Amino acid sequence: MKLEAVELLRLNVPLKGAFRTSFSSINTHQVLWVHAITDVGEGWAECGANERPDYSSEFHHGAATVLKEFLLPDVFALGDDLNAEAVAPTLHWAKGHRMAKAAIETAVLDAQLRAAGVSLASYLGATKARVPAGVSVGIMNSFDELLTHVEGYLAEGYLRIKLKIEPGWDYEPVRLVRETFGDDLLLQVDANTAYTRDDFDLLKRLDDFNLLLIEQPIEEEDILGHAKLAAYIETPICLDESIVSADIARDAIELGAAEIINIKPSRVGGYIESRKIHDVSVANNIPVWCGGMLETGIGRAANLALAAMPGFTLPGDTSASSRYFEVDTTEPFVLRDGHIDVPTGPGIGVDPIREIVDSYTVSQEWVRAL
Ligand code: OSB
Ligand code: MG
Repeated sequence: MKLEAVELLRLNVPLKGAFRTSFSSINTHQVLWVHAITDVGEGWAECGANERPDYSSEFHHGAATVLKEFLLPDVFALGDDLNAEAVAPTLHWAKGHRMAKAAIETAVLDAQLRAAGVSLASYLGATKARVPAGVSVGIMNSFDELLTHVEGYLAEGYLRIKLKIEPGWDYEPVRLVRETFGDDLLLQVDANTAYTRDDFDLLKRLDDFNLLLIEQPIEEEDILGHAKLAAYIETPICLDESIVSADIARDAIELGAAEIINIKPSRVGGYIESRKIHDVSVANNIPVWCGGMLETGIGRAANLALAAMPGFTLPGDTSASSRYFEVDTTEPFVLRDGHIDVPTGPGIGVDPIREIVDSYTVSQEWVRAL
């Protein structure tokens, strides 16, 4: 196959309510989409980069720029030798920029699979038709507000709750949620690197609550620090930000820093690298689950396909469209019995709804081979 043109779209998608983490509070999700036009058909992908380099070093305009200046020209230059498996090796020379790389690889993969009539789920080796859904709950202004939100999500049927934490919003909110909703609630926390090696005693206090895991308590680069913390506390350490490749996953596991892994395809450079992380984790008896970056339907569909692989034994952040959006960019994903159906159609299995996408689009540009 051959890449003929790429449309880069920027969307501003309003959220139902503010989403606050240890690194930001947002009311609008700014999204970059990659729409690939190939000789065998089109493909779609949502780039995981945030507007600001606050979750990782990547950000919206940076991703668009590196795509236009360096990544897309090399993919165009493959000519008829293009296929999704060739994208990562071709772009390997460019350091980092995994979210940008993931976006072009995924758009090409979507086009390739649509043309072949194969779903992303079957391409990845998925074994489940539906996946259990968890929900990520932001930092709130009050405990009342927190309990109201958690109660609402549980009433909708979500099977596990993840609380965002930061210094000053950790022990008490977790205690309240545990005491209010009982010992059977699947409960975990995510610090997005908000703590340091000086906070180990504070983090150890969270052992009181029988949490499934604590996600990324300290710096992305501090894998050894996570290993030290894992040896010091009972709560399993789950890495998110730190795991940027299958090689890093292997090392973190060997060091004892990753007792569980959150796989986010955007963070690691795409679905093919995600499958490698899945495989290295399964080989080492490390449970994995699928994280998210507030994806709209295009990205959510692809994440559900990944989450349907056999090693994904914990509920992911693959919640329903209605968790974040009044109106999603595709047919909405809905929660039924705490689960979400994995798309079965070719490629990612969903199509953007043009009128809705247009209403969210703030800019659009075409990139072509020189
Ligand atoms: O750390 O998992 C994270 C959202 C944006 C950036 C980072 C994270 C998150 C979430 C929500 O926790 C995931 C989602 O619901 O898509
Ligand atoms: Mg996280």
